[in-house]
Formats: sequence, structure tokens, C-alpha cells
Amino acid sequence: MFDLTGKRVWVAGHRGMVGSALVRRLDQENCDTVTVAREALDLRDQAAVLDWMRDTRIDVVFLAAGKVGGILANDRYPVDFLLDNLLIETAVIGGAHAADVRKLVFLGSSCIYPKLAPQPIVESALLTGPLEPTNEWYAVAKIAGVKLVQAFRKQHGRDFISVMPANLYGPGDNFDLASSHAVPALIRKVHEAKLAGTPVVVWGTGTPRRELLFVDDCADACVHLCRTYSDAAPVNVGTGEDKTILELTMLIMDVLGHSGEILHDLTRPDGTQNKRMDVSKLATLGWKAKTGLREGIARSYAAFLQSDRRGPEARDAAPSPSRG
Ligand code: GFB
Repeated sequence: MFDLTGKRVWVAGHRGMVGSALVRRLDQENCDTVTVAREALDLRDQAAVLDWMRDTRIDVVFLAAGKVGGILANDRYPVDFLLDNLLIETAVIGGAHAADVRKLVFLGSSCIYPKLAPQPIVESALLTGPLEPTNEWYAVAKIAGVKLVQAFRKQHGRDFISVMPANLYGPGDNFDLASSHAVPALIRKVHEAKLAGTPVVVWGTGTPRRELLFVDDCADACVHLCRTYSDAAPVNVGTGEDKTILELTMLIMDVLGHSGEILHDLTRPDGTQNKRMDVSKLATLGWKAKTGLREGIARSYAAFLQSDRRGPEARDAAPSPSRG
């Protein structure tokens, strides 16, 4: 059992969706949660990160910072997804060792498993096959992060761990259609289609399946694993259930009260067909997701309505939908 009481806990990436959920979750703990503004500390700057960690006397790190985005952004900005993530991991994980941090939790992702990993995906499937091309840059960087965690455990006996979240969604999500993931994009598209009385345009065939985890559940699991887990192998964090993108679209339409037409933009990629994870290890460790998909979507929609990111933004390209 790792005790968080009285510890100085740094959430790296606190302005992001996962980081802000971690800050909310850590408010319930008797610890001192620390954040630092992006303008004050560039997490890609190894020397600056180490100085800051030493000066701030950090005990625990949740590494939720990183360049993230949906299927299109991943494909379009390979340098950002590879280089920024590698630099951040090197600075923060390396810095955590040099600053003698007691515990570090690194967030990987289900998308770093091989494209054709047998379902449900077990943790040992990592590095057993080729990656999904639309996100290989991000995946290579995140795999390096998992290996860095393992290397510091092996060579220096550090209590660093990795968790592998499923596709995350929730308050604080990115609703920009050119860079977002499927859930926020579809919430926005359905909302706008309902207002305009136009069809909902779904990218790709709608057949890929995704396992979706509400971000506050992910934060809760990270805190649980920080306390209870210490091993080199990563731990899958998800619900163990998945849905097709078309089923997800229909559920979002139902939650938002819209029953219009659905079109498919087949010029857009499907990406990985299946990536449902085996969450039995997490269950054995005593944790289970609490927020159902319908409830999670309703809470995300409420957050979307309150956000300032819902005005029409420049679309990246004109879709050429086909009927579906
Ligand atoms: O969530 P998403 O962008 O990323 O897309 P991935 C999931 C699926 O939803 C794909 C479809 O099959 C998309 O074609 N989709 C349908 C849409 N309509 C839309 C839409 O309007 N926007 C988006 N974005 N998708 C990401 C990785 O893969 O998973 C990242 O690229 C990251 O690196 C993340 O790891 C968890 O699930 O395919």
C-alpha cells in the first residue's frame, strides 16, 4: 500500500482532460496537489523540469501531460505526436528519478497495443505485432514511456508504474472537429445537426469498435493503482466493453434527443477495427468502472454546453458523405 497522506503530488498536464480529472479526484485525498502552468514550465525542457521538481520537492507524479488527439490529428502531425511526447516523458520520468520522487504513474493508452492484437487485449500483448498506422507516432512515443518506467524500475529500483487507459471522454474534452476524438466530435456533430435539422456525418464505416471510459473513472483508477500497485507490467484501465462507432452515434443521438439521418464520410479513416481490453487484472486489484456510457455522455454533453468551444470552427476539409 502506498500512502498518499501528506505527500506533495504533481499532476503533470493538469489543464488537459485527464489531468484536470486527476486534480478533481486528488481533492478527496489528504495530500498536497501541485500544478504548474505551461507558461512557467515547458515540460519538454529536461533541465528546467528537473530544477522545478527538486525545488518543489515533489513526492508523487501523475504524468498525464502529452500531445494527444483523434485519428486525424495523429495522422497529420507525426512530429508533434512523436517528439513532444518523447521529450515530455524523458524530462518528467528522468526528472522523477533524479529528484528522488517516490512514486510515478505514467499514462499509456490502449492504442499502443498491436493493431491486430487478439481481443480482449491482455497487457502482455504489448510489442507483439505491428501498430495501427494512423497512430504509430503516438504509439511509439508512449511505448517508449512504458519502457522508460520499466527501465527505471529495473536499473534503479524506482516505484514507477504504467496504466493503459481505454479511449477516454468527459468534461474538459476537445470538441474541435479537426483534432478531437470520436465521442466529443460526435456530441458536437449531433448537437449541431439537431439545431440545423441536417444529417449527422460519421467518419468512416461506423463499424470499428471502441471501449470508452469516462475520464473521472480513469482518474479514480489511477489513484487506486498508485496506492495498490507496484510492478513493471502495465495495467489496463477500462470497462471491458465496447460499441461500434455507429452504435455510439445512435446512443449520443438518443441522449441528445435527435433522430435525424446518419451519413458516412468514407474518405475518412476507420483506424483500428477492435481494441477492447482485458480488464481482469484491474478487477483483481479491486477496481471497476462506475460510470455507464449513457450517463457519461450526458455529463459530457452538459460540459460541452458550458464550454466556450462549441461555436463553428474552420473545418479541416469539406466532407464528401455517402449514405449509410
Ligand atoms: O476517437 P478517434 O479519433 O481515435 O476515432 P482512435 C475513433 C473512430 O471513430 C474511428 C470514427 O473509426 C473514426 O473514423 N469517427 C467517426 C470519428 N466520426 C468521427 C469524428 O467525427 N471524429 C473522430 N475523431 N472520429 C486514437 C489514436 O485512435 O485513439 C490516438 O489516434 C489515441 O493516438 C486515441 O490513442 C485513444 O480510437 O481511432
